[in-house]
Amino acid sequence: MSAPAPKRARTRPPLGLPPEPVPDGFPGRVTFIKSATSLRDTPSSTLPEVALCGRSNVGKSSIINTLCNRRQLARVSTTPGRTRLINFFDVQARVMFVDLPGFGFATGDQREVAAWGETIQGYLADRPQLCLTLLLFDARRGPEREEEELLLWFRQAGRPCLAVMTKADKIGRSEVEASRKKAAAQLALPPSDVIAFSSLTRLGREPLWGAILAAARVFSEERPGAADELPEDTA
Ligand SMILES: Nc1nc2c(ncn2[C@@H]2O[C@H](COP(=O)(O)OP(=O)(O)OP(=O)(O)O)[C@@H](O)[C@H]2O)c(=O)[nH]1
Ligand SMILES: [Mg+2]
Repeated sequence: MSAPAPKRARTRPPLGLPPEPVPDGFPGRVTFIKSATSLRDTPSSTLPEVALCGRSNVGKSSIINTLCNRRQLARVSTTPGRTRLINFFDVQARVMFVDLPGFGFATGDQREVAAWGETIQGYLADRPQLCLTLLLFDARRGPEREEEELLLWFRQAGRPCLAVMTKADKIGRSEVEASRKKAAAQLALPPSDVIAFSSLTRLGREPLWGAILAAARVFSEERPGAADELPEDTA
């Protein structure tokens, strides 16, 4: 997973925000905006963006569907590594979910790995409206070297990050808390910045929404002029 160093660093806004209350029935309207094939192709929007990133098959699309109460909003894979595009979803005009291509699909092909790294790092460096990154890892394997490296990219780009332990239903109930805390220690994150999640049981849906909405609110309050920073071709 080697790729060029991030282009520029930003100050990392603190997480640890109190969770935002999640309105009943939220979200109502959710719209698939587009699949971008490259960074040049990303949609013009000033909504705060929440990017999901992680290994192929870790459950990125399933989380979007679960958070949005939809079955097939984001396509769930039967073959790992199918999402190679950057998919954008407008969630009730409050946040934009950005489903980034998973890593791992291109193992063995160094050019593909490098292209993937450039896409992710370019997005992290140049997206003014990116307010939160979600680093997903599978509860059964815990974070590994690739997740640690990805988190380093987020940190170097000054992007706040929450880690999400997916498929928590696949480990024993009594193991969930211990695994979450162990992962937090490994990633050097406060335990509250690691959320256990299951798309099957919907465990973690409420706290994850609370954290996402808090990050989006703070971003909108602190950076009302974020839209002005958009490059001309995407504004
Ligand atoms: N048991 C269980 N299975 C899950 C969960 N989340 C996802 N899956 C399954 O894991 C597989 C991959 O899920 P996706 O949501 O497509 O994963 P992805 O990260 O979007 O995959 P790519 O787009 O291919 O990188 C599917 O078979 C899902 O049904 C979960 O919380 N629990
Ligand atoms: Mg997917």
